[in-house]
Amino acid sequence: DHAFWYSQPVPRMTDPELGPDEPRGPIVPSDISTVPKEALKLPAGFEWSSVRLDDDSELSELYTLLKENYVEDSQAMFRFEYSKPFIQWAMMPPGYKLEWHVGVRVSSSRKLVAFIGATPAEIVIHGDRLSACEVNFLCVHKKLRTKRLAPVLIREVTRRCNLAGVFQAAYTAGVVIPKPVGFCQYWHRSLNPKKLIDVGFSSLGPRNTMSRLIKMLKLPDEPLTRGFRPLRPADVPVCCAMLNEHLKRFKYYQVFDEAEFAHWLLPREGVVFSYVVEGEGGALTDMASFYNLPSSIIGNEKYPTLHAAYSYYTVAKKTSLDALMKDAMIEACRHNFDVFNALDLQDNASVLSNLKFGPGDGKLQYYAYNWKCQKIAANEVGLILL
Ligand code: YNC
Ligand code: MG
Repeated sequence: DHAFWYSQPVPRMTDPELGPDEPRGPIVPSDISTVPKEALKLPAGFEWSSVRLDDDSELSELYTLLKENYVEDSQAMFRFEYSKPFIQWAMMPPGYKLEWHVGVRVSSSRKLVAFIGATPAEIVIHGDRLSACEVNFLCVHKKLRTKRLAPVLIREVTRRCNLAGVFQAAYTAGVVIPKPVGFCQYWHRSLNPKKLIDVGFSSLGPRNTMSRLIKMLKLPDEPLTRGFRPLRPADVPVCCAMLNEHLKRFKYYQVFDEAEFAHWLLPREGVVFSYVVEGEGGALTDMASFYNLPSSIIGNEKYPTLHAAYSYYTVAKKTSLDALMKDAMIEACRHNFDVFNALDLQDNASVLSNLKFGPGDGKLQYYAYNWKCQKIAANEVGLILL
């Protein structure tokens, strides 16, 4: 019945799709003067506490909350284990606001038991440019589930965004809630098939053997594209323009200024890996990137962690997308990742099968808060959230 979501400025599940010529726009108007100045009331015994992610002990608290309580697969075999530097990367881009790192603590013990985070972003949806936010890391401790705490967190982060003049948000989730603008599917490419089979991530087909599978999935030791090398600070102006130009082809994407591009794309050890292709005379012709998001393998003594690389922004201009994605996978393999994951967004669907990816189960739903618009197909999605 969606008692919470149907109180929010989002379309109803049963609303007809917007026709191609129907106008897009906000569902409720933006009016800062009517935004409450006081925080929402929490249940007795809990209090709001913005989480200072530049403080290692507070960062550790959020890391632990997420490590123990964040997203699991449908069979509860794996749970995301975002690293501390990853959480800082994801939540502290240029212009981030401490108040948008919304924590809930138990008053008596000070224990952090819930979180939701928002970061500012310029979002383009069907050609409309919005000063919006991206929302991530919504998490309620397992012992406090189904008590309607999530709606309080969502309303509070919304209030804080509204106070700063932000009335639209982009977010993704594995679950279907009112109402997706579209969805993408994850595909997986084994880099370490033996381990993936051992831990139950994948299985050996009936007519296959481990040695044949390993041979089939073997990648070259080094990238094949001449001039493929890590992205450097001096590349930022050219590559930022290259990425923004590329993203204009899609219907849902983020615009990066150079400071944001440097934050999101410059290599960070153990967090984000980015590469360019440098041609003769130093021209930068293409880029590729992925991020490091391990999962805990629940209850596995031998293998506590699944090391997963996730495809991030890749721009194919001179080099083929196929070759860039393959070089990214080779780099991921060199850095000992077990699996390379990619969504079927942008142009990815055209290369995944050839590169020996297989489709995963479960979809990633894309949402836009307080914005009415037409549906967006996977290959029209440009936005990559973490
Ligand atoms: C979810 N993932 O439908 P209704 S993704 C949004 N996103 O409301 P309760 C969700 N809403 O249907 P629990 C949601 N999951 O009755 C559930 N809901 O209207 C809705 N899991 O609340 C649900 N993290 O507190 C229902 O449920 C209501 O105790 C029920 O808490 C939910 O980060 C949750 O998957 C997800 O930690 C916190 O299960 C908990 O179960 C949990 O009784 C594991 O809640 C971790 C997990 C979600 C990852 C993500 C994106 C979040 C987007 C939130 C929406 C942002 C809107 C824009 C705000 C800014 C606007 C501006 C400007
Ligand atoms: Mg709850």
